[in-house]
Amino acid sequence: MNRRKFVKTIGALAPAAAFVNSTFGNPLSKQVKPIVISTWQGNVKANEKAWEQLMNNLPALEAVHQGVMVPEADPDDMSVGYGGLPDRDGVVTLDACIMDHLGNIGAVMALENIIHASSVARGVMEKTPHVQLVGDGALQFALEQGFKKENLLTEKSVAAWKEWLKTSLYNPMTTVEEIQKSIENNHDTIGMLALDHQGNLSGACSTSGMAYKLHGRVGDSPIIGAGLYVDNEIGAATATGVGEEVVRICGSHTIVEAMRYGKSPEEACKSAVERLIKMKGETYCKKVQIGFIAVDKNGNTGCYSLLPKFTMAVRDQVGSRVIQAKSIF
Ligand code: SD4
Repeated sequence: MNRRKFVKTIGALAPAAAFVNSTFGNPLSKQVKPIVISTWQGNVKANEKAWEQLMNNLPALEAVHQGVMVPEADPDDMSVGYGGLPDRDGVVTLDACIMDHLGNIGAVMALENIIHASSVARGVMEKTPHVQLVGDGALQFALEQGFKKENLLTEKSVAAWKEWLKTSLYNPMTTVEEIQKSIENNHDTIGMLALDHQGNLSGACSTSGMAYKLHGRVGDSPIIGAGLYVDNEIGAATATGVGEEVVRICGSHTIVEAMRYGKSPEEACKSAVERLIKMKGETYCKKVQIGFIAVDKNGNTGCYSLLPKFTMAVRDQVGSRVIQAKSIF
């Protein structure tokens, strides 16, 4: 997709969202709050929902939860919740987690038949002594909490799966082409971070994971420290891309720690991406995509990815905009 088409696509999705290139570091470190950011330009709508909560003076936790529920319920979003692409056996399995400013956490992994995995994750956080539930146990808990069992497959996702079955090529790598395709669809995993009026941070992450994965595969998105991390003293980070690679470097925690030791959000995201290159080498890293977004305690934001075309959606007092992330390659 050329740049003009890319910008046009963004415009069509979110007329109010401007498109800007990322600038390195935060030369003008200032207090920006409230603010909400999320992975990928398709999540501008989710940001708006989160923003509404912040404007109603609700806490960041409520904002990120309501925000990620938007793509979870959207049948056209083929990477999250209802309509998400299934695993190789044709089963939609969802991963989600949530973390608040007090270090409370909750996650569900490989959850089936429930649209709002993030709500179940929040339930795990608020109503159980545990932090993670998987598979059947997660579903059992959801049903006990009154969630309704639903078919998460749509005509579109079944058609895509059937098309894939013709070759059944299982390639867990997110290639540049796949990323390109998902950008054209304007959707992908949502990782969302918010800083509220009180200056508190929270985050949530929700996905149907890699399309056509092995049944039972869990990525980074529901793993606290990998797909999401919040430290209310420092900042927060969240991830997208090939979960296996994000887990390998404990991506989001790595970024928060880098901010703790003085890096700006963008520098911190870049340092996590560089860590993967150091570990696995350039040849390997040119075949996988990982992208991070981060916000610090003052509301400064940043993003960085391995391969091009990663974007971050931002909503603050200034308005809604999409940032084109810098990438290593
Ligand atoms: C996963 N990180 O399950 C997710 C997938 C993703 O953009 O982010 N796709 O590995």
